Amino acid sequence: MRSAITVCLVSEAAAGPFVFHGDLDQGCHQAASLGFDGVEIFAPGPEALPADPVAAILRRHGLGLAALGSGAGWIRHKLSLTSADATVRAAARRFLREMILAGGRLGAPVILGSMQGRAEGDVSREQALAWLADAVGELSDLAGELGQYFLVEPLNRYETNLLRTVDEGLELLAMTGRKNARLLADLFHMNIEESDWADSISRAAPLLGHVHFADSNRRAMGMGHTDYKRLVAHLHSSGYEGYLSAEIFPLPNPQEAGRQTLAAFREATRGLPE
Ligand code: LER
Ligand code: MN
Repeated sequence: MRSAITVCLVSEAAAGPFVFHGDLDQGCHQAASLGFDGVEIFAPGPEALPADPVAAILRRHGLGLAALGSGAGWIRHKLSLTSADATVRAAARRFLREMILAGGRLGAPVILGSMQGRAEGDVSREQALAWLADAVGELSDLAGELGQYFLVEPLNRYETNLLRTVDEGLELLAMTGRKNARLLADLFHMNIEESDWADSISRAAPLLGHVHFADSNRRAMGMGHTDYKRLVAHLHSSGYEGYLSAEIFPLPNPQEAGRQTLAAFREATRGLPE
């Protein structure tokens, strides 16, 4: 497993659960100084991810690109794959297609989180899930052509009423009938929604593509009540080999949140059996 930390370039998400904010080069400098393997970028859109300059920054700091968040499509442009308005749904797909193309050029997967939207008004849950499965199918085909997975993230009940649990995420992936969609397990959302995280991770394991590494209170691992050593050992024994990416609040400050995340990551991964 590899460690990653979030860098947010979206001013509207300045109070969001991201460690470094504002400037990619500066965020990468801090991530690399702390000793992280990679960064996850929460970008305003594909135009903010020109391949050569971004790749040069990552190279200069010796960092991998763990994933690209797409939530700005919702926060900034109010785009949702399940909007009642067909033009908004089409614009949401276009935004995600462009993000996936940007990710393909940088060798990173794209996350679908808040752009899944919610079932409300005239849009039934059944209808929303059908639209979502259709879009995830098409977008994961594109990701697959670029050698990537498309990451689908269940969120907690206060953020969506569509995909809230690992099982709802797995059902959606099954509905698409595609191979290139994977589940993102955000440990903060799971702490709210799952009955038993170990069982849920075991069920998710065959399709697990990414992990948001947050403690129960969305602070750095070790600052809440998660038994992170057991959790990381369980991820490892379930066969997960990807990133543990800190999508957390920068508390008490970004440096300390990053330092604590990496201390927990190292403590939990040290001595794991091969
Ligand atoms: C939002 O709560 C979240 O977890 C993000 O990763 C989704 O955009
Ligand atoms: Mn998340």
